[in-house]
Amino acid sequence: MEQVLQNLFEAVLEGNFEGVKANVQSALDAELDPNIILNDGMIAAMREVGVRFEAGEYYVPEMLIAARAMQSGMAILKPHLQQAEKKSSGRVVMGTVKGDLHDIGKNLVGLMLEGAGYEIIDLGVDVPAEEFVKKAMELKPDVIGMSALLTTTMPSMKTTIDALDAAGLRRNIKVIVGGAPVTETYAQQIEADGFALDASRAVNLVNDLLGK
Ligand code: B1M
Repeated sequence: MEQVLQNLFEAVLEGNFEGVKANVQSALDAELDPNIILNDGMIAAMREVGVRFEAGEYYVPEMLIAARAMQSGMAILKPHLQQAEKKSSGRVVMGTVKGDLHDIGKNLVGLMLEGAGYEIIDLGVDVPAEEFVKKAMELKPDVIGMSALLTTTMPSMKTTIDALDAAGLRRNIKVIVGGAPVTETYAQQIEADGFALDASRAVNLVNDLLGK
């Protein structure tokens, strides 16, 4: 791995804000692909944070600091990720489901979709089914995107889909789901319209669902 990516990986892992910012900038100056900077430098580090948390080497504060450090780097990387080749249109309402506070993945998906020309309405984290329904009625989006990072909050996706169904909103709105524990099989089980493994696949998925 390029030394600068290794340094970035370490800086995210250590929650070193200044190190993250400096290494993202150095990687950009070295003309590394922004997607590689994101995936190999930062997302890989967050994966390692999870591994250390499971091993009892990291606790919640370390996870939080690493997440914040990653976000400080994202602020620098964002404009470079958003150089989209093709403009499409459509409105996407996004949120992390009820009980779940993880937002880095959701934000990335929103960022990439925005870069692809979609209007994003981000409902934030810990979003109950009723709020998704309310916003769907109010804003008439083309797509609703739900993110969940905890196995315990995945069922909130099903609750939300059921609530959208009950409100008669499924005919005109596509529902997509994602997040580390979510799988294609789970998405099918809960009758979502689509699942994406990562942010760039989420863009392809939305384009496909909307026929763009
Ligand atoms: Co949490 N946490 N966490 N955490 N955390 C995980 C998820 C965990 C896997 C760590 C571990 O044990 N290995 C574990 C879940 C275990 C499980 O459910 N099986 C866990 C736990 C247990 C917890 C707490 C319960 C810990 C505690 O309090 N004891 C607690 C729960 C709080 C809550 O939500 N109610 C908690 C808290 C936190 C922090 C707040 C400290 C922090 C989040 C900060 C924040 O988000 N602002 C945090 C973090 C940082 C993590 C890890 C380390 C990293 C998550 C992350 O940001 N990854 C995580 C470990 C891991 O995931 N391996 C972990 C980077 C991000 C880019 O990836 O979000 O997967 P991800 O998004 C990807 C794809 O999944 C996909 O695209 C994204 C980009 O490629 N995607 C979508 C995501 N959403 C999508 C939506 C789509 C499509 C694709 O369509 C709509």
